[in-house]
Amino acid sequence: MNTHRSMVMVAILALGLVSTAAGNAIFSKAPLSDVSSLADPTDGAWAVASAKVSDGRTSVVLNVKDLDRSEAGRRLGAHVHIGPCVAENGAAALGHYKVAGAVASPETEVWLDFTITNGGTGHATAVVPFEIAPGAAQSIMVHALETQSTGFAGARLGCIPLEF
Ligand SMILES: [Cu+2]
Repeated sequence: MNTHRSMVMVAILALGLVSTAAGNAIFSKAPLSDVSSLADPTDGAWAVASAKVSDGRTSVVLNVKDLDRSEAGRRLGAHVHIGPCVAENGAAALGHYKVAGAVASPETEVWLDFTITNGGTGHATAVVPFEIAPGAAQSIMVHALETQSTGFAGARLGCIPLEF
């Protein structure tokens, strides 16, 4: 075994220990990655997101702050996406996490739509009847429109990293 490979393995083992010590907590506190070239209400916003996966369920809590207060009352779509947040590259987040072979719905994907409050905050929770496997999703994407029954929610605006 060469030195590089053994170092990589040590790193993987160390990550495993950290993950176990934290009880596999899934948590993120970060500015939204701006993935839209246009001005939108998520510019300059940041979020705290967390998730718990156990007993056949996944629960996700999303809190967004410093949204544009002049857009209070506007409802934005948000979902757990498979890919990562990459600034100026909304496509990098790939598609919604979805139960394999299922039709898009709030029971087969994780929908976290929220309404911008007068204080510029947004809050959403979702509890879904499936477990998202470790590594199977990496972000929450906020969209320009409320999520429609098909799962469509318009342009991608801002992205919150959340590593399952
Ligand atoms: Cu989405």
